[in-house]
Amino acid sequence: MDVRERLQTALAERIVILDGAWGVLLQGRGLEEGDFRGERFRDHDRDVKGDPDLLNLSRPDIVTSVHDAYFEAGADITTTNTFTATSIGQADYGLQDAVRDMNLEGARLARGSADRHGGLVAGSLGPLNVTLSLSPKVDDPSFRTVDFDQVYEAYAEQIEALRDGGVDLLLIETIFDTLNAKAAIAASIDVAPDLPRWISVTIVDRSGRTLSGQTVEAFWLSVAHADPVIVGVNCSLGAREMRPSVEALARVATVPVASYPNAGLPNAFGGFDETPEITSSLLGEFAAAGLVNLVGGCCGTTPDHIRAIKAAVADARPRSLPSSEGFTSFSGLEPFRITPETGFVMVGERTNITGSKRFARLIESGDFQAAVDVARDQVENGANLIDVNMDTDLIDGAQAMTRFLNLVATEPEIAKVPIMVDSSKWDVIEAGLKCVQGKAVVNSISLKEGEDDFLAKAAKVRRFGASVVVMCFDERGQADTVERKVDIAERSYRLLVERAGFDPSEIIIDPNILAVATGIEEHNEFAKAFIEATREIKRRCPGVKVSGGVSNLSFSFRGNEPVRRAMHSAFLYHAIAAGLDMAIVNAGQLDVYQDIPPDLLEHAEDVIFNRRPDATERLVTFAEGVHGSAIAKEEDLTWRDAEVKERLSYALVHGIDRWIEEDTEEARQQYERPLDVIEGPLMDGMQIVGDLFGSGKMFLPQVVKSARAMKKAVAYLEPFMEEEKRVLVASGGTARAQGKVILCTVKGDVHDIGKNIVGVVLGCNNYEVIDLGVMVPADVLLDTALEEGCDIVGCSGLITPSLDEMVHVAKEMERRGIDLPLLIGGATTSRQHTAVRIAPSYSHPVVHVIDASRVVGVVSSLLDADRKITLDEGNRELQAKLRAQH
Ligand code: B12
Repeated sequence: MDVRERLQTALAERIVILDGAWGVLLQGRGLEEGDFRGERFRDHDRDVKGDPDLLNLSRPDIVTSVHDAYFEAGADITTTNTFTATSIGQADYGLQDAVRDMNLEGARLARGSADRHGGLVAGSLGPLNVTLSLSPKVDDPSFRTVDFDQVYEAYAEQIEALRDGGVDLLLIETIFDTLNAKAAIAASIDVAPDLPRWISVTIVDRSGRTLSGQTVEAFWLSVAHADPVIVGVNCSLGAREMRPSVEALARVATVPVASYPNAGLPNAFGGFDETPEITSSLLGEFAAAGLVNLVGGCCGTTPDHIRAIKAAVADARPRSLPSSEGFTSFSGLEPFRITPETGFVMVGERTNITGSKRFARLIESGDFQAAVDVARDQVENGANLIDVNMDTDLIDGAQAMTRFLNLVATEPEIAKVPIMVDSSKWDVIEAGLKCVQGKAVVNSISLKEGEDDFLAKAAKVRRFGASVVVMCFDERGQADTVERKVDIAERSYRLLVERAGFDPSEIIIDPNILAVATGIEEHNEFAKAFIEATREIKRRCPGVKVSGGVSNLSFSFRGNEPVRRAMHSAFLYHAIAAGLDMAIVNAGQLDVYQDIPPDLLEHAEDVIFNRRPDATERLVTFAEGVHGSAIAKEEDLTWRDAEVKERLSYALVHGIDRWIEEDTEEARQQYERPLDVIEGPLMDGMQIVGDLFGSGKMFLPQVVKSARAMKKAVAYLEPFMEEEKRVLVASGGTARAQGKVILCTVKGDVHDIGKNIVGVVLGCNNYEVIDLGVMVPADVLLDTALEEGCDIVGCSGLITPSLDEMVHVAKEMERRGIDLPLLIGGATTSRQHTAVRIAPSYSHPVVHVIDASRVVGVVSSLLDADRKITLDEGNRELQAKLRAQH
């Protein structure tokens, strides 16, 4: 059995044990400068006391005794004493030349001890004192002390020596910057392809992120290409604080999960006081909850900790591995998964020099900061990814790509989304991949230069863990017919899946959106061919995504924006129906499909589907007239004559906030209470927005505008709701806050309009509200709820993954012995799901609330001892019934 199999078998059978800290044990020996120097470095020109890795050469006896002590305490795996043994790490001591020997000896010492005890050796690759994602210069965020290649070289040297010294696996550990880790992963793939990899991240504080800003889920997506045997969390925090990160990883990682925390948080003197009993009992809880396959200790732990940890997990079953959901996923600082509910994915094209004159001007003139603002605008307006392209003859593309992406990396509001690195030049793509810590997308590779070139590039893409766009191009040129598009797509798909090791979900096919209505007859079928090819490619290449650059389509109508917009929206609508998953678009140039004037739509669709021989001519002629009239149409105010309800819907669908206050006021006068306006016409309008968005007739940037208009309407109504409260108080109602409700939108979800309304309604009814905002992790919610002495916890969620997150919140409330009622709300939640999945996880009341108008009734009942019992009984009865029906 080889090491990988041996390890995998052990990890499936029981919880495997790693060793503990080195620092405490070495420091305990009272070593002096002379011990560190030994004979070999007696005359070295710098102090070396405190360089633990040097002891592999100068005091091998001590190093061996630490390995032995951990094996004797029950460890299955020991780590080599090489945490800082890279040329970068050893530069401070001037010991770069000794790096190979330190690793070689370190590996041999561990090997010897492991062989005597029947254990395994993990070659330790620690973090560096330099980081690829952050700038040390306040005045120059694009500056980096080292580049990717230097980090790669440093790790490659270390890995080679560890391999030669006989380690069983490589442990890339204490990762605080995923990009550094990606360099180590690339080096390990090249230098020691046969050694299994274990990747371990460190989460620096309660934010649940790495130092370079990534969430645990985003981190996993960034390193999954390493095909690790184990992935885990270590260092920085004690087990108690680390638990949310381990839970997050355990939910997503399809491989065994490890946790080796510090012995608690450091004390005032930087030492660690947590006793073996405490650390082991916390890790025992991890094991009992099915979170881990491997445990051990980091800073401050000793053989006594390891002994206690082993005993604490002895009877627990290892975590069972979830199977991959198979969703296409990318990451920036945050994960982005394309699930069936995600809808159409927008890739922002404004940061593409070839597509945006403004961006080109900014880059060419060196105004990178303003160029970064373009990226920010894209993200703010709903782009799910940003496409970055620097292809122009006037600048050095690789340099510009590097500088721009380094700047973007330091802007969390932009860096949260994944990057599509776009270039026709391979060196520019590689330069880009060396700057992104997330799981990026390469745009693009093709069979233009033949299969060998295609596979070589594919292998490089995989080495960086990126997904790939394949252009339908081969040795014969660009595919223009359905048949050629589909054939090339299928050929590329097979090569990528069967030869290059890609998962189908990592492949994006671009069947080329080519210009139509050019006057050249052969071009007439282009749009139709794309749409048909899309349908066929989805059928023949299961699991792939299809994408395209939309602006090309209407190239012949440059200068005539109304026609271009109409063509794009109509084309997208049909292409999405045929299976198009994503597109590079200028979001601002899209119209809502059903708003395209019928005559223009007919002409555009005639061209798109090549429905008549004179389609092009007719559209060209028609376009001349449209030029002015469509612009005038923007000022078409006939919708203002409709009923107020329709006007509000229209304004929300079109994201027009100009009249929203006056219309909201008019509606308010028609309804009994201000809240009725929200629950009535405004919610109806948002429902239409949701339906149009769900069916591909409306796009994310437009939904963002709708959300802004909606928020403005709600803000307008707020003072009137306040006024209701004032009247209530004046008429003898109580002025004292009646209870404290904590609200949030759960982790992973950004929708907050509904939650905010609930907050306002509760506030106006004399409840104190603590609103934690959006994307709130369970531990933050529950810690705050307890600290603030809240009476009720309320969670909002509108996307499907939020449903699981709510189950997690409920489980956490149960585990932590909390007894507060839990309210569940938001468009995707339901009475059924709450009854079947959430309520069984928590023994106290879990109440689904359909809309804000019911929340006051529910909250007031829950805060009244008698009414609470009645509500709870009724609710439990209903939920039991719903479960039985299920
Ligand atoms: C506006 C909107 C957005 C805006 C949100 C802006 C913002 N700041 O909130 C933006 C553009 C950012 C957005 C993004 C996305 N969205 Co969106 N979005 C919507 C939309 C159109 C309206 C939501 C809304 O505000 N409704 C109005 C409010 C008032 O209703 P409500 O939230 O249900 O709240 C009421 C009740 O439910 C209740 N309530 C709500 N919360 C709580 C909490 C408690 C405690 C209680 C008691 C009650 C309660 O009271 C409220 C008032 O009565 C919906 C469609 C829809 N019909 O819901 C899609 C929708 C929710 N979005 C969707 C999707 C897919 C996305 C994206 C993934 C798209 C993408 N490709 O990126 C991203 C998600 C990003 C993320 N990680 O969260 C899908 C979700 C599908 C699914 N099942 O997963 C929907 C359903 C659209 C669709 N048909 O496909 N979206």
